[in-house]
Formats: sequence, structure tokens, C-alpha cells
Amino acid sequence: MAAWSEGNVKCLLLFLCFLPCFTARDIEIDPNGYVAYCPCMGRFGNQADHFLGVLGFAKALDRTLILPPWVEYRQGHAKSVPFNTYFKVNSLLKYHRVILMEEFMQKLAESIWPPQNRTVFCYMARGGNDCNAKEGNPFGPFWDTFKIDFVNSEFYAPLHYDIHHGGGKEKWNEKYPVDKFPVLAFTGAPASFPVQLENRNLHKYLEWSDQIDEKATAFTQAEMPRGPFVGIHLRNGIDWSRACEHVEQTPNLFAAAQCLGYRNEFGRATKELCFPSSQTILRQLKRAIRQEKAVAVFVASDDNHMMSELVKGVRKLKVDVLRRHPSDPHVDLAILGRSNHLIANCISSFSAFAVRERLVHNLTTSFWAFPLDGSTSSRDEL
Ligand SMILES: Nc1nc2c(ncn2[C@@H]2O[C@H](COP(=O)(O)OP(=O)(O)O)[C@@H](O)[C@H]2O)c(=O)[nH]1
Ligand SMILES: [Mg+2]
Repeated sequence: MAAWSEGNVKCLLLFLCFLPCFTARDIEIDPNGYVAYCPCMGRFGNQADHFLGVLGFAKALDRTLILPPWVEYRQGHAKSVPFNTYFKVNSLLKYHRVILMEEFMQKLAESIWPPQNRTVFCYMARGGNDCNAKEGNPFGPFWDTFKIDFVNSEFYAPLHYDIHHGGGKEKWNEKYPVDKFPVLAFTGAPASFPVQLENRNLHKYLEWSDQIDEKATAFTQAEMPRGPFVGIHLRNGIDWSRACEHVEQTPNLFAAAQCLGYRNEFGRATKELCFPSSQTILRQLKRAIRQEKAVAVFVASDDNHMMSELVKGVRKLKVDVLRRHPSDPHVDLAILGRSNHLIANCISSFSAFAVRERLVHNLTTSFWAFPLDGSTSSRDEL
């Protein structure tokens, strides 16, 4: 090993001596303050819809958005998964200032949001005269991940998080100036579900982490034949069949607006739109395979991938029908996002994630049992 010159040693000493200053300065405090929230409603699709709304809200208020971990459920228990496990923080920075919640709590919370100053915000009281931010699952476990307790509740009504319709920055700042409220921490996402039309295009700042991208690439390269493929999302677990029972009474259920329009311009949700029959699935799939000249079909599902039925149904078209083992929601979504054509479930917010990603990349999507009059699918029946 080459001997160290005096210059090298000086450099090293200088570096070691400045190290603490760098780590302390490594992160700047935002003089405009922060927005934090618990993604306490639903699973990934719902949380992603909410996330886009909160991103728009934080941008409008010009406060840094604290990126919460994703809340996942294992045997009913809530578990926090750091935001950057699935998405690149740098891509979001192209749009607005953000910081991982882990980093914020570790490096900034003690000084700008000490335990005795922690107020939680909710639109109105949730029982008694309190936001009860930590009552129930996943509320309590979420804040406990960071050992956060609240000393105060603040009801922000009649202010609104809808910054596109009257919930302006000035009103928020007037009522909650940054010197008194450096962090606006919300019991749930200050955003609507489904995502507002105006916030949908913020999806372009959500880019999969390398980890997810690599898994998706590993699958498409190692398991799939070279050539165009059709992706399909089959949302058919027991929770879904129950939800679909009520779809006719809820014409804009969950993500329905993505095909029916935000004002039901393109009709009202039907049972078939929510839970398509095997007949509908096979008819549309065959049509898409032909149109795309596809060599493979990628099947993503929360429950029944219908593999043998699909293999049998499309046998004449000579395509490979594949799914991924083990089933991983985020990798499934990343693969659906890359397919040459996607057939999505219009009601599902999980489907909606892939649909938005494809809009960003100008890739085509259709929906099961849509249009409602069957105009395209029946004409092309094979
Ligand atoms: N692996 C995998 N999981 C899925 C798929 N579809 C749904 N899921 C799971 O089911 C959950 C559905 O809840 P959510 O994301 O809120 O979407 P929604 O209920 O369909 O609107 C997802 O978060 C996944 O955990 C899929 O195609 N593949
Ligand atoms: Mg759901």
C-alpha cells in the first residue's frame, strides 16, 4: 500500500473534523414549515390516491411534505414500510420539497417539533373534543412507529384541503402561521379519495425504486418471451366480491371515475364493470392479444389468477400466460405498467395506479366491461 503523504493526512484530519458540521448542516430547515399525515385509510391503491392529493396540498401551501411510510397489513396488524422502499425520493423533488419521515424525525423533530408542541389536525372532533389521532388501527401503531404523542388537537374546519376550490394558502397561513405551527400533522390524509382530477397528473413524479424496477425487469427478461405482451388485472378476492354487491347503489364507487368520469359522464357503475365474468374477460383478452400481436399475457391478481381457464381460453392464439411467484403487489403493478396494453378494473384503485402510470408514458389501457354498452368488445368478439 502506498505511504500516505502529509497532504493526505491533513485532508483526512480536516474531513474528520468537519464531519459533524456536515451532518448537522446536511439538512436544511424549511422556514415555510412542514405537512405530515397518517396514510390511515385503505391499502396501497387508496394510499397512493391520497398521496397525490397531499402532494398537491403541500405544494399549494408551500410547505415541505413529510413522506410517511406506507401502511401495510399483515394478519390485521399495521406495519410501516418506508416510503422509499417503493419510490424514488429524488423524482418527487423535481416537483416539490419532500423529506422522508424517518429522516425528519431523526434529524429535525427534536428542534422544530419537540414533543411538548405536537398538535394534531383534523377537520372536526372524532369523539369528545379531540382528534383522537391515535385511537384504533392503524392510527395508533402508525404514530407509535416514531414515538409520536400529541398534546393538542386542532379542528381546521371550515378550512378545506381542496386547494383547487377555495382552500387557499393564504387562509391556511393566516390561521396557522408557520412560527406557531411549524408542522401541520393530520390524523388522516388531507386529500380526497378518489384522487381529484387536478392531482392525477402528479403521478409522473412517482417513479418506482430501483429495487422494484429490478424485480420487474428480472421477471420480464427471464420469464417472458421477447415481444409485446398484454397485462391484465383481476381483482376478485372476497372483499372485492362483497364491495361489488353494492356497486349499483354507488355509481361512482372507489376509482370508477377513471372510466366513468368524475360526474358519471360515461355511465353508472355496473356489477360487470366491478366483477367481470370469465366470458367478458376471455372475450376482451383475446381481442387485445390480436390487436397487440402479443406473444404473452401477464396476469396480476389479489386472489384468483384464473390460470388454467385463461391458458385454455387463449390456446389457439399461441401466447404464454404468466404470473409472478411470489405474488408481490408492487412488482405486479410495475409489470402491468410496462405492458403494451393493459386491461384494468375500473373500480379498483390498485388498477388505477397502473392506469395513471401508463398515461404518463402514453401507453394504452382498456377496462373490463367498458364501455358499458359493450360497443367495442362485442364488435370484435372472436
Ligand atoms: N400481488 C397483488 N396484490 C393485489 C393485486 N390486486 C390487489 N392486490 C392487493 O389487494 C389490495 C387492494 O386494495 P387497494 O390497493 O386499496 O385497491 P382496491 O381495493 O382494489 O381499490 C392491494 O393493495 C394489494 O395488496 C394484484 O394484482 N397483485
Ligand atoms: Mg381497497
